Amino acid sequence: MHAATAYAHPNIALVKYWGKSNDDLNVPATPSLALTLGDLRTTTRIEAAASEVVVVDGHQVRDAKIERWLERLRGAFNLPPLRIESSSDFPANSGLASSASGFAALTLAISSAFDLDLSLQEQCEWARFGSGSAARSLHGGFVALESEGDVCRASQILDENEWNLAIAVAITSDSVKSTGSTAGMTASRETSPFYDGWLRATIEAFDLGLVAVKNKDFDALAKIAEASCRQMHALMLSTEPALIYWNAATLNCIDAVTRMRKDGINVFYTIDAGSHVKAVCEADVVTRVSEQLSRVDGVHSVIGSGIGGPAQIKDSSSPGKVSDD
Ligand code: 2P0
Repeated sequence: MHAATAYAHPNIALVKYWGKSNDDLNVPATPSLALTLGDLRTTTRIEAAASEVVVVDGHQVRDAKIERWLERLRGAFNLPPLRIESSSDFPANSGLASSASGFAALTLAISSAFDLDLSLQEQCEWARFGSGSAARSLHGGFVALESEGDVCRASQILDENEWNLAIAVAITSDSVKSTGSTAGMTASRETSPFYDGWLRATIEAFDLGLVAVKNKDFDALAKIAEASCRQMHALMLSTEPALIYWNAATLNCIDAVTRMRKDGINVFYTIDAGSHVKAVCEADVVTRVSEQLSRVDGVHSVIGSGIGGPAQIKDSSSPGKVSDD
């Protein structure tokens, strides 16, 4: 065993995942399609310890999701107690996919620290047990996640250099989301009258989204992604009790992005389980899109990002250097 540090980027879904077919194995009920946010990252360091300690963003925590995940991992591998230190350079638990980058970095760091010799596909499966969207953060660029029975496969559709898009993230709140994704998904499946329609629409949208990404067809992807976002939030609104993640600034940003597109700027919006708005655009207009979003009523700040690469091991022998493998 040796100490190991890994980092991973969060990802945002263009065709969304909301609902599981198997809660215990954390299997998504539908395929999803995402892109990786290269300028945001979670970094996680692993070392053996006398007793288990988990530190997230400088605070020692007891996290039931991480504990359950470690218990499952210990069913397959003989691991000592661990000290896990994880930090993100963006707000956690607010719909910016910190659990995706978190479990991706954690899986990679443990795999490296204990020489578990996991293939990328096996890493994706372990990350997915922690958080469905985490399987997508081990790859870079545009990533699909599909399941067959209880087994999932994450695959890269385009790498981070193949389509020069960028993302402006409008931060519209500084509070933590009211209902976590796992509980919210279960509630939607159990209470929304629209759940079956959502599954059907998402399976269709995934096939169309794959074609749009492969063809780098911005207009087609804009329509598919905005529709998937609105359909997911319609499902959330129809859940009992209602899952309302948007605030007034979220709606103001949707309006601003819609007006920009009418004015000929290639940009579309997507929103996850939180109030922040991600505006996906062609890279050469990201400064303009960010400036316009920063002037929208209720927007606190805007974070710009390019498309990111895969999760990586940080070479501990020279801090800051990233190994090539
Ligand atoms: C997504 N989200 O596709 C969707 C859109 C949020 C909204 O995947 O229960 O943290 O741990 O598998 O991966 C967030 O859910 O949920 C998510 P679990 P996860 O990105």
